[in-house]
Amino acid sequence: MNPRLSAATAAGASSDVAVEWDRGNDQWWDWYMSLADGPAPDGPLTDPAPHDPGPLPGDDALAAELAQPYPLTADQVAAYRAESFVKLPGVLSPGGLERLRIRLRAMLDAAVDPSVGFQSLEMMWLEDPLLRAAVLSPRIGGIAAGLLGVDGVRLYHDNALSKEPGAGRTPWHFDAHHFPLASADVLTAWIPLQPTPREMGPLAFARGADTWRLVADVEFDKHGTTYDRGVSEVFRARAVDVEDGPFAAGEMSFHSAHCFHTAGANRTTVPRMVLATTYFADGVRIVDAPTMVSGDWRKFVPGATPGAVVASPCNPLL
Ligand SMILES: O=C(O)CCC(=O)C(=O)O
Repeated sequence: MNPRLSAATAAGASSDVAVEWDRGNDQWWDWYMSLADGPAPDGPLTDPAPHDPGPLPGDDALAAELAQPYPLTADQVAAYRAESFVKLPGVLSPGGLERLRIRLRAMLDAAVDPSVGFQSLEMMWLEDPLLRAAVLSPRIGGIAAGLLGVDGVRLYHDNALSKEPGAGRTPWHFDAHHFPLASADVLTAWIPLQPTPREMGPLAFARGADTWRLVADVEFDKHGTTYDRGVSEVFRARAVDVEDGPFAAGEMSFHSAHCFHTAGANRTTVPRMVLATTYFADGVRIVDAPTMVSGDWRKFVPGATPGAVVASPCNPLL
């Protein structure tokens, strides 16, 4: 029995997720991270290489940077389609990312219990102009639309994800299991706010648009770590290629909702801070029966009901 679940969500078989989540999204992350397999790593934390982001842009300069289209190449689009993710260099300047990092840190520190190892906050764009400029930016939204091959995308949600020094692995999962969106045209931009070496826990991706099918029969386990372990075992047995390299300053990834991904522990002395933003093609509907794995999804699509097209004021069209 997982102590992070309520009586209602803990009930039934370990694979039974039919009931909706009844706590906050921060508590959802705390539960989800507890499903990661493997011993808690120990040993000393290391200092990452020093990083100088250079001069920080003012609001106008950052807005101008975020308004510039990114020159996505045909090869990058093809790689996204074939592999289910793509890592793109130089999307934002190190100084722009540092400004976002400082703002997210302040917002997390004001809202989150500092003892939590995986700190999260969402829907920041509703409150903060700098976050709004980034989350709704033509640059990032344009990449999302280009990769999905659509004219416009809508926002599902933004997320601040800070994996604190010493916090453990993120379990293997794919987001189509999480998002209550009835479409494959959904992707997430994972935007590291500092250079992210392997020992800080960068997002890692199982290559292949159809790789998720290899683990479709692994039974989910809401109480423990058998799902994460089962997925790892299948990927190892099937020699699935995993991209788990570092992210340079300014590099970010876009992964489809069918891309299996994980992340290592943060074994450095610096929080691994990320802005993650999820977009979907216009016209997508809510699934008929969202589950507890969707967390408090109603916060992201206020007023939407199962089966309805998602177009609330919280899901602007970019
Ligand atoms: O940042 C992490 O460790 C996990 C993030 C993730 O799974 C996602 O953004 O889809």
